[in-house]
Amino acid sequence: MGQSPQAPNNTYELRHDWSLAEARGIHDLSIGELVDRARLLHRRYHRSDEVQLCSLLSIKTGACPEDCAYCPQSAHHNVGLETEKLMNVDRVLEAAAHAREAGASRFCMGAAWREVRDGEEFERVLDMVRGVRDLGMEACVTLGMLDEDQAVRLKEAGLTSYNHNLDTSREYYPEIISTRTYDDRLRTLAAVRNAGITVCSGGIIGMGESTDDRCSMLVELANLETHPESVPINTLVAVAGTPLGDTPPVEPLELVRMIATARIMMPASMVRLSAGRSGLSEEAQVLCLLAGANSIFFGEKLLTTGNPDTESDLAMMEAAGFSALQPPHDGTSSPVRKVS
Ligand code: SAM
Ligand code: DTB
Ligand code: SF4
Repeated sequence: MGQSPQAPNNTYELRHDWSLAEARGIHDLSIGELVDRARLLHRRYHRSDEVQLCSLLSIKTGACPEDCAYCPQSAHHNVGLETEKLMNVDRVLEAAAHAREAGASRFCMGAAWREVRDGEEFERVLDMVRGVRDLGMEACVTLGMLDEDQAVRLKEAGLTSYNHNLDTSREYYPEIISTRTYDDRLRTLAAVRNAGITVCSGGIIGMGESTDDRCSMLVELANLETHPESVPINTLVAVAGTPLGDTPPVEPLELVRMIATARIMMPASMVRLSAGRSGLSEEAQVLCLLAGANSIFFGEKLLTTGNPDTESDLAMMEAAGFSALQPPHDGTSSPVRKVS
């Protein structure tokens, strides 16, 4: 069907009333039409030649009590991963400084926790956040579930963004995770939002879900009262020993469709081409960046799995005419919206 993203008064207001049928109609457009529409909105809200480079660090690795079927860090799966307790602050800040030197403007720290617990370890994470902000970078953490008080403390420490993915549709979610619910996930996102931290929430494709599941996840995100400022689109990194270890890879054009649909439904958000780039050709990655993605994870490692090396990423960006987005100086999470 292909409904236009334009609001009835011909402006490009952000919408929060998407139906699954509309999302699916956009998703299933011809690739040319889909990319054209995504690009129009991309250019309207962002500098389409800029890509934000984000570096990831696993600050606490493995032995996670949750049973997420995709995740090598779950204690329920046997992947032979070396576990690591929460890192000390100095080591984390060293890695952040190194990432900044290499060109990253956002530093994301991930802990394999079910939830945040008050105490010395949380205090340490707060110190990490303060340290990353002092380096002039955006700071993002992903620590599992948290409550309102913990969100406020992270905000006070200067946290830019909290990553907590919906991962998939409400309907498919129980196929992937049994140890927490979709509503638990949404409650954490609300705590983050209420504390004034920007929200980073997206998901994974390639876990055996249907196209409707993918679109339904985008509807959940786009119909939140405020769109997540950051929407990571991951493709499954199939890790042997996880229940999804033998899942076949997604077709690159399916990823392009997902990114373009996210861009159209949440035009002002950063759409991040996240995990799974190692399995993509550079041409497919450039197509994702043309179809509305404006950020990549930068650095040889994601949390526990590999990512393209920094030299080849910089060469790819240069060849395609993209430059790295510089960190904003006012502490906000996203580049100033450019409407032209
Ligand atoms: N434990 C916290 C949580 O679940 O929110 C934070 C860390 S968790 C590793 C962050 C996100 O990484 C997950 O929500 C999932 O979307 C993504 N992820 C984990 N394993 C992945 C994989 N094998 N392939 C793609 N994305 C993955
Ligand atoms: C997100 O959406 N993707 C990142 C980040 N948020 C934390 C994590 C990807 C993890 C890929 C598997 C791994 O390296 O362990
Ligand atoms: Fe734990 Fe997060 Fe991995 Fe789930 S995705 S097993 S919560 S680290």
